[in-house]
Amino acid sequence: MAVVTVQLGQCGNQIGFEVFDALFTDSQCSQGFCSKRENEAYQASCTERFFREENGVPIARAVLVDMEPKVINQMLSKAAQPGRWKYDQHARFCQKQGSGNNWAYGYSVHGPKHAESIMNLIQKEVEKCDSLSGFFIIMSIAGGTGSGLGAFLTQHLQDHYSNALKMNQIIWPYGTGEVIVQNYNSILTLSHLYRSSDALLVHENDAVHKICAKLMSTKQISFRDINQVLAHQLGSVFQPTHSAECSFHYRTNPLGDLMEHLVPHPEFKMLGVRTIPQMSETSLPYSTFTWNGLLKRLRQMLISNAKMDEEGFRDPALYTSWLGPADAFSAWKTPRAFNRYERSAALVSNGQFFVRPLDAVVGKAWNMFASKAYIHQYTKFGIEEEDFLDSFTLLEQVVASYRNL
Ligand SMILES: Nc1nc2c(ncn2[C@@H]2O[C@H](COP(=O)(O)OP(=O)(O)OP(=O)(O)O)[C@@H](O)[C@H]2O)c(=O)[nH]1
Ligand SMILES: [Mg+2]
Repeated sequence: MAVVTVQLGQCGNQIGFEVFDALFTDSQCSQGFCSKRENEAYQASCTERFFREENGVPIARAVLVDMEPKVINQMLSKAAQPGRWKYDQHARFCQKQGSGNNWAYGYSVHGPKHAESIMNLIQKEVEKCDSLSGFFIIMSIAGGTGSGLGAFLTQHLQDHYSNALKMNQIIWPYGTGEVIVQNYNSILTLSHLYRSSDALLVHENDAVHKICAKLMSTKQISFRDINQVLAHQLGSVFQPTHSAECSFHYRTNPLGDLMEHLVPHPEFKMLGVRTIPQMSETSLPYSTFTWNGLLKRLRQMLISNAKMDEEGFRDPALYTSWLGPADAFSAWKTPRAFNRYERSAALVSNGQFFVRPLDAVVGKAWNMFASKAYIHQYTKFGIEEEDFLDSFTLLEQVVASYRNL
């Protein structure tokens, strides 16, 4: 089954490009440490999920949306290298001017004005899938277009494709903040997505930045470095795997398989990803990994909030009491190496890790709201104080629910 990716705003488009590039590079890698047959099955499964073919060229199953043309044009030309993959030139929507970090502008002005055209592009992409697993929507939560228009579009997708799954990849802003109203934008995005999306896969810029600095030893970290780490993580989650019971066929429904166990209750939708190992490409050839060592580290990461043998993950103490052990944890595998790592492991989990950052964002937004700072920039475009209050209420409830687990 296929996944249609919707890339929104600067952040969504820059990350989307790196994700497709990582998926493509990995699938083309001949050094898969497995049989030729396994490798071919893996490549075919990856292609079905994320690419379609036109005249022998893999075309990303993606729709690119931004309100200013610059980033989209850059990504289209970066993707058009000979012998690699491409975006569909027609699967893009842009205008002349962005939302200037104003969520209300993205949501209330660009949203209603352009939703129909964008939905048409999405529909064309959906029609090119034999069967649809769902939508993967990439956006920042703190900007104007990706977050405001992104929230609006996710709602539309929910209305028009209520049976298809929607997973939003959301980028949490740096805590120190580049934009004064980022906490307003974030609470508005999160509260709206909580109503219309099935799962929110969260990446914090601060956390990924740290991975670049400490594990990858990157100097002068750019968004590109951050996005490549992110793309590696997403690739390791979305590339094909076998379930434990069946080692002949790759799992077919990338979003459904993932969400079936991870989002069993609508109050708990925030997912985090951890992958190991993660290191610079130059040190890769000199490193050896054992499964025991990798899984032990992953488990420690889960416990210390920063997985010994797989049995370690079956420990009921790790999970909430209302989930049976069989539902709480599932393991998928493949003998095919991912992205030249002979052995690697990724963990997607739904837990309390985001309580603190969420509580912090809600608190900062509330402090600004209490003095009515910048509110007129939102009411000017139809986002009223009531809407803010609704967002606060919803998110405080989410924080309380996670705390009570
Ligand atoms: N990880 C990552 N974060 C990004 C990137 N670009 C922007 N951001 C983050 O996204 C937020 C700003 O959102 P943008 O995506 O730039 O905004 P936009 O959707 O283009 O909206 P407007 O420009 O306001 O129309 C900030 O929190 C940035 O830290 C990127 O390439 N990678
Ligand atoms: Mg922009």
